Amino acid sequence: MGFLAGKRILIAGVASKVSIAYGIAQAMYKQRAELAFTYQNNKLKDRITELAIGLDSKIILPCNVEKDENITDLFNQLSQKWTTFDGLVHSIAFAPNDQLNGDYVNTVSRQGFQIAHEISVYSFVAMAKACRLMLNPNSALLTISYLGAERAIVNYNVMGPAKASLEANVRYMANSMGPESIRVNAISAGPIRTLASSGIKGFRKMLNYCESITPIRRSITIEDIGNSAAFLCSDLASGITGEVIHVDGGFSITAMNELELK
Ligand code: NAD
Ligand code: 0WE
Repeated sequence: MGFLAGKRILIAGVASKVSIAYGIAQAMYKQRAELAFTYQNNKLKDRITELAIGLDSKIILPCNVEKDENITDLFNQLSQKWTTFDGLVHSIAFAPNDQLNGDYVNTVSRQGFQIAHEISVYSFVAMAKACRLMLNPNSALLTISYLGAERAIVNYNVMGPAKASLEANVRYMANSMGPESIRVNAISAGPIRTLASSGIKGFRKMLNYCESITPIRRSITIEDIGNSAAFLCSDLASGITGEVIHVDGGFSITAMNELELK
């Protein structure tokens, strides 16, 4: 245990104790990483502060990724505590709620498309750009994607193109930052009940369906994602960059499992 000992990692995207980012933070803490956190807005400040303190972190900074100044302020403030650090976890996505229900072509709008891409995709490279000079050699950046990047999934709609762009972003960032020994990867996570997913129409039904046909016959947990994330951000993954690792119990490698042909 302790394969992240000596690593300082900034985590963006904790909203609650069921957030994927919180599962990642817990797994990284277990591996002895030193952690810092960002929160989206003041409504979340007290809750995130409490969760951070539970993981021995005293660095809790605001950052709404819609605003360039918020991103530059974040790293200015962080640099007062950490002059350099070793990793960034980006676990942030957003599309206006009306975009995530109904026929894609009828539902998509210019503004919905733009917001989804700005918050869910641009923010990852924007953060990397702003902290590039603070990153030590052998640093790792990580973001969270979903199968909707590769397949058309009912109701996921504009988030599908956004996740496809996020995955391409990972490859371009990996190619750009590789020469300075910075790796960039994504985890494509299976569905998990979080704040971002529990409001989705039919989400329970989707989870039951996945549980019944996924090779490992259960839902993925934030611990599953956390452990894979800790590995990817550690030197154990020193040869992996520009990659999208599926942590989905094997769901995406099957087809026609639901037919149960006997
Ligand atoms: P969550 O609601 O716990 O986390 C989403 C986070 O995005 C929140 O912390 C929220 O504060 C943050 N966020 C949204 N807009 C922001 C902004 N303008 N500025 C700063 N932060 C902002 O939900 P989650 O399921 O843990 O989502 C985390 C990531 O995992 C997302 O990228 C999501 O697409 C991805 N993902 C989720 C699932 C799932 O089923 N839950 C599956 C695959 C991928
Ligand atoms: O990426 C996601 C969800 C991201 C998300 C969630 C919300 C809900 C609240 C982005 N924007 C918003 N906007 C809101 O107003 N997931 C992978 C979880 C998810 O969302 C789905 C899914 C799955 C899985 C939507 C439709 C179908 C499946």
